Amino acid sequence: MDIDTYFHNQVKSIEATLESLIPEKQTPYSQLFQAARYSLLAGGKRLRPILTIATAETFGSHCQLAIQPACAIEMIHTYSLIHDDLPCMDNDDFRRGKPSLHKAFTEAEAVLAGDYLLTYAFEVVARDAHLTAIQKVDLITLLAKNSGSEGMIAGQVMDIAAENTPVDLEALKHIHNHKTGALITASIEFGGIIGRASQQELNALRNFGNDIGLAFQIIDDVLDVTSPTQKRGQATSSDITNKKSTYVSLMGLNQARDAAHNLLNSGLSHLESIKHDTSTLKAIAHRLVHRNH
Ligand code: GRG
Repeated sequence: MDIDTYFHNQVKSIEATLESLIPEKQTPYSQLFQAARYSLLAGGKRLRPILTIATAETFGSHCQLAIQPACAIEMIHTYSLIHDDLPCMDNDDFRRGKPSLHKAFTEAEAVLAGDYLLTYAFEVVARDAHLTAIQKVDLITLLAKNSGSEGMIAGQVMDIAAENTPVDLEALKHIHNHKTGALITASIEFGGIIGRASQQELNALRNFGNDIGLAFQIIDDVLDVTSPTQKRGQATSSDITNKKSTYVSLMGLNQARDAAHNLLNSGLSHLESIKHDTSTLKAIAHRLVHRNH
């Protein structure tokens, strides 16, 4: 199966599972579920859950065993986008080609829908009948660390602190490894834990994730400059409006692209120690660096 067909099939099954995990409910607070569904079912590349499923499959798991934890990761990712778009953070009016959640609903509903997606993600992992108790604890610990103060939230705090302040390449790398890379790495390690990878294989997966997570962010910076409208549905990136340093502003376009390609190669080299068929993971890594949106 070619990688485009693989993505197409996985996106369909991830979206069906997300839909079933958060159905519309007739309750006195039904707007919570409507708001969560508005953002969660608004499209998106579904890269993180696909990485979880593809990694679990690499180690011989059936995709159905990985689908709910994969959706939990997508919930955390979507919560981060909802909160990142708020006026108190990046103040973005559009996301995934539609008005941001706080524009379509109220600001309070957007905060609460993000909080709900964050907390519900942990419930989804905790009650997954396919996982052992040890797997659940390992997944929950990893997710809490990589989306929390050792990962994404730490990155967001450093990112906000760096607004209007030029940072050097080392500091920018540190921010992006936390803000963007940590959840991508967790997505891949999730698949390893579900597929019962050895500690050595988990280490290789983490190194692969760290490299392609940073490469993904560098390409995000490149696309902000080369095709902002296609990428975000708006002409100017909030990183530019908020005067944030980016890989392109620090290195220039061509060197930023080269840095992403070098990270791709380094990431692929970490997969060499894994004695399973890693061709799907390699194809996803290529696609993520060579994307145009
Ligand atoms: C608010 C706690 C908190 C964290 C926010 C990840 C993040 C931290 C903010 C997102 C802002 C942003 C544009 C980051 C750059 C890289 C990135 C994560 C892009 C969005 O991910 P994609 O391209 O989005 O996978 P889709 O919509 O395709 O899922």
